[in-house]
Amino acid sequence: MSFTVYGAAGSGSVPVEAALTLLGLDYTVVEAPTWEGEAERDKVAPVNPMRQLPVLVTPEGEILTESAAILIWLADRHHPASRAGAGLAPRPDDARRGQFLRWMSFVPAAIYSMYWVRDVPSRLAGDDPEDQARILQRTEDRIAECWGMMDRQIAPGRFLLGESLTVLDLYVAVASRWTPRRARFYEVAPKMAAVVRRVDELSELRGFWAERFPFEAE
Ligand SMILES: N[C@@H](CCC(=O)N[C@@H](CS)C(=O)NCC(=O)O)C(=O)O
Repeated sequence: MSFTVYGAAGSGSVPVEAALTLLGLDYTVVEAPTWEGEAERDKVAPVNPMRQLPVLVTPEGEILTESAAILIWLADRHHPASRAGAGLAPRPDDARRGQFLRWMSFVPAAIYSMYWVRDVPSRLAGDDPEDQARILQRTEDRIAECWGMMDRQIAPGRFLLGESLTVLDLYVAVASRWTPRRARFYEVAPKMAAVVRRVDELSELRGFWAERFPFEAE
């Protein structure tokens, strides 16, 4: 019995797949790049009426949606064999738990949500190409501004919450590759820049990144 991930290379399913990989859990991916159109979105509809990735179907058949919830749920329930027993999330009684939940909520609320508009700008802008271009520019700037705000309020160690890797690192490493892409992210978020580069280089994930989110020009 294994997990099923509805996902796509380069998408918000990639941190979920990375967590499953680090946790040593078996999973298969139903590939559905939803931003490509209705047929791909329809593939996801049976498990998520929002027709969005990622979706995790557990071995027991439970369906989870919402990237942050999936990541927290996985990290709370499973420990990786390979990381000397350290889990991928601070436990509820850990002093870092509050900041962990804060930033795990901030990323989807402030940043990831912008891509619903960016992927199909006519959803808010209508058919006018100038309105669409304005929405694309403003959402890009807003995402950069949010990364900057987050960067100014955290004090990373080797990873975002200190010395151990958490699912927040996987989440930010992936989302920071999306528009406005890493070059601007490195400018607006210099402290997090060092961390995401470290996450890119994790030996346990080298093959995984190459397959699921190969780096293009930054
Ligand atoms: N709140 C959701 C957002 C998921 C999301 O926007 N997924 C994108 C792919 S990365 C998607 O499937 N978009 C298709 C659409 O919104 O129509 C989450 O955090 O999982």
